[in-house]
Order: sequence, then structure tokens, then C-alpha cells
Amino acid sequence: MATVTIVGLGYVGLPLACLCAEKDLEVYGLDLDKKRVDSVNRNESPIEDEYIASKLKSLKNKIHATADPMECIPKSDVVIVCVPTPVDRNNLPDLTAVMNATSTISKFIKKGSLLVIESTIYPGTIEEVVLPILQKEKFNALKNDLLVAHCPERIDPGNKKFRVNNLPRVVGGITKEAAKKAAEFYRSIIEANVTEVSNLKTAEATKIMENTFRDINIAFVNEMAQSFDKAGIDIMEVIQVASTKPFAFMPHYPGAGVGGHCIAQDPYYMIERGKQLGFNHEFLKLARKINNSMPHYTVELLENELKKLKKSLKGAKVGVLGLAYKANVDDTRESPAHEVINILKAKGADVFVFDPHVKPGSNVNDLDELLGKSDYIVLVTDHKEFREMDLKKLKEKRIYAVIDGRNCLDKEKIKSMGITYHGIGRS
Ligand code: SAJ
Repeated sequence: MATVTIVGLGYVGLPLACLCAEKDLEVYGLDLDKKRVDSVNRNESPIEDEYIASKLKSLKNKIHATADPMECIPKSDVVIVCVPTPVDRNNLPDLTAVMNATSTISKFIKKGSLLVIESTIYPGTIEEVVLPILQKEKFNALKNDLLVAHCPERIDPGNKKFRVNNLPRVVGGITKEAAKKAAEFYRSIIEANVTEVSNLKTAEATKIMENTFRDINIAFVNEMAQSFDKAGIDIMEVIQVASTKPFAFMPHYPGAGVGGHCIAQDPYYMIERGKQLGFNHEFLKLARKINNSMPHYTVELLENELKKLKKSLKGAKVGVLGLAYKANVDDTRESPAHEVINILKAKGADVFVFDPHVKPGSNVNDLDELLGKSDYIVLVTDHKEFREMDLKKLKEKRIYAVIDGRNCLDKEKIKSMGITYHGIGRS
């Protein structure tokens, strides 16, 4: 039975560790965060995720979490790196976590083991960053001292249909042997296709392509929404009917911005890699610029409504619904809500924030309190709790205007109560 160490017990590493444990592998979870380690060893999920929480409960101690690499790496036949690859404040790739993990692993990994990087990286990262670190410990992966591969993670937090066990995967290796071994490993734990690609760069480019594709499509509808706002066209209806075309159209939706540690960041990995290689990704940069402008656009919609009432945001009581970067998760990384709140505050508004999944970040106890304290509301995250809220409460609590940053509320119902409604490309 193989022994596996998953490095990084986050929204990518934890489901993978649970899956390996379900397949009766000997599973270690290595993480720097002692609190996270202790939580996993108590069979409790350190992140808000029902799937992981239920799996950890049922897998009773079948995952040995530790902060000590010596306890797990030397025993492991397979080591999988699932650490974050964010961008820094200048939107440049930050590979620190991958480099540190590789350096630690290289000191304890046994010869001939399989080392897989799942973290999202730009094409060329493994050959130019990871291999030199392994070489410092005298590993020559080109000679299969270690079998080094890349299998980009495809976890979609909160997705109940596609999870780690049934998501098709892509695998590339530094050598054919490495790719073969990695593909064999993933085929042994998942019920979905595992596609071996011709080299590492192809595997590294695949994930970047997937997420950049999503970012530019969101930017496309965000630009169309702004144009349709001028034209008085409801973009949601247009997208809905455009989707009746059975081919060559793929719906994306405008919103208050693009958050998260995938879509909002991965394009910058390709932009920077292109620059290093002498190519200027104008289009990818423009898409990022459009998506990054959406928090401003969202606040501007409210500001324009106030101007009609000869008012300004200064001293306005504004309730922000949602802090998480997307619906029904507790993750606020890169969330556009932060930007919306900062802009509102900079313009002198009194801002009340409520997110049922992010209570610590909220400054009121519940939605009722927020509505009671606010004159205007800006919805940034389309949590189920907001989609299903009793809209009559808007009237009861004398809300004057609703800015629906996810086009998820019943605009006709809101307008029928005499409340001003603005969505993103929808009014
Ligand atoms: N968003 C829009 N319009 C859209 C879709 C998303 O504004 O049409 C916004 C969301 O509100 C959020 C951000 O973009 O702020 C990202 O949303 P997301 O649905 O893409 O969610 P992520 O960031 O969790 O993306 C993950 C990604 N998975 C991996 O990177 C492995 C991505 O590849 C998936 O396509 C995505 O889930 C998914 O399809 O849900």
C-alpha cells in the first residue's frame, strides 16, 4: 500500500487527502499551520466545507496531519504539493510557498519517489524553479532520481457535482516515466479520465488556459453590461436567450468583480511569463483591468442614484451584503467586497457589512440588523441566504435603493415596492 503525503491542507489538499484515505492509502497531511494540523487530527475541517467536514468525520484518524516533514516525507512513495500560488501586491507571481515546500521535501524525500506539483504555476516553473532546488539535494529528476510531475488542481470550492474523485485530470512529467507513474497514481484514486500530455509545460499551460479563458469571458460580459446599462437592455435576459443557441455560446455573468485565488490571479501568471519571454498579453491585461474596475462601477451605480436625489455617499448609510468572493463559501480572498467597502468608506459612507458565511468580518449580527441600519444596500455575493431573502423586508426597513452586484434579486418585485433597483447591466 502506497504512503502519500499531501503538502498543504487547504481547499485543494484536504479533499485529495480524504480521497487517498478513502482508497486505503497511508495518508499524511503536512502543513505549517499547527492549528490546521490539530483540527484535521480532531477530524474537524479547518475550512467551511460540508464535503470535507463529513469526509474527515467518517475517515476517523485515517489522515495523519503533522507540521513535521521528518514524520512523513521519508516514508512517502508519493508527495503532492497543494500550496497556494498567489500574486504579490504588484500582481506578480509569488512562488514562495512552492519553493519552500520543494526545499523542505528535497531534504527528506526518498530516491525514486513520485513528486507531484498540483499548485497552479506558469509554464516553465518546474523546470526553471523546482528542479534547481531538487538538484541542490543532488536529485537529478531528468535521470528519474525523483519522478517529478505536474497535475494542475481543478477544485471548484462548493461545487457539489464535480469533486476531486470525479474530476478529469491532466498530467505532465519531466520524463515519460514520471508522467506514466503520476498518471497511474491518479488513475488509482479517481473515477475520471487522466490525460497524459507530452511535457510539463503543456500541463502547466493547461490550468492557466482554463482560468484565463474564464477571466476574459467574465470581462467580456462585464463590458457588455456597462454598455447595456447605457442602452437600457437587461443583459441577463440577453444571456439567457443567447444560451438557447446550442453551440458556440457559453454563458458568463457580469458582477461586482472577480475574486478568489484562481480566476483573479492565474492570468497574471501568464502575463508575467509572457513578459519574461518577450510577449505582451494586451488582451489578458485588458480583461483584468475591466474585471478590476467592477467594484468601482458597482459603487458608481449607487452614487448616480443618489445624485438624482441631490445626495452623495457622504454620510449615506449603506449595507453591503456579502464578503466572500463567491456564493456559499467563507473564502474572502481577493473578494471584490473588500474594494466595494473601501470605496464606499473613502466616499464618506457609513458602511454596514453582513455575510452569513463570514461572521467575523461582519459588523452587524444579521441581515435584519443590516437592513434596519441601512438606507441603501449593495449586494456583492449571491449567497443562498440573500437570494432567498424576504424582499418585503426591504420595504419594511425603508431601503431606498438596491444595487444588485450579482443580478440575483427579483428586480420587478423590488421596483413594484417603489424601491430603486440597479443590477450590473440590468435595471
Ligand atoms: N464570476 C463572475 N462571473 C461569472 C463567473 C464568476 O463575475 O460568470 C466571479 C465570481 O463571483 C467570483 C470569481 O468570478 O468572484 C471567481 O468565480 P469562479 O466561479 O470562477 O470560482 P473560483 O474562483 O472558485 O474558480 C474555480 C476554478 N477552479 C480551479 O481553478 C480549479 C475555475 O477553474 C472554475 O472554472 C470555477 O471554479 C468554476 O467553474 O466554478
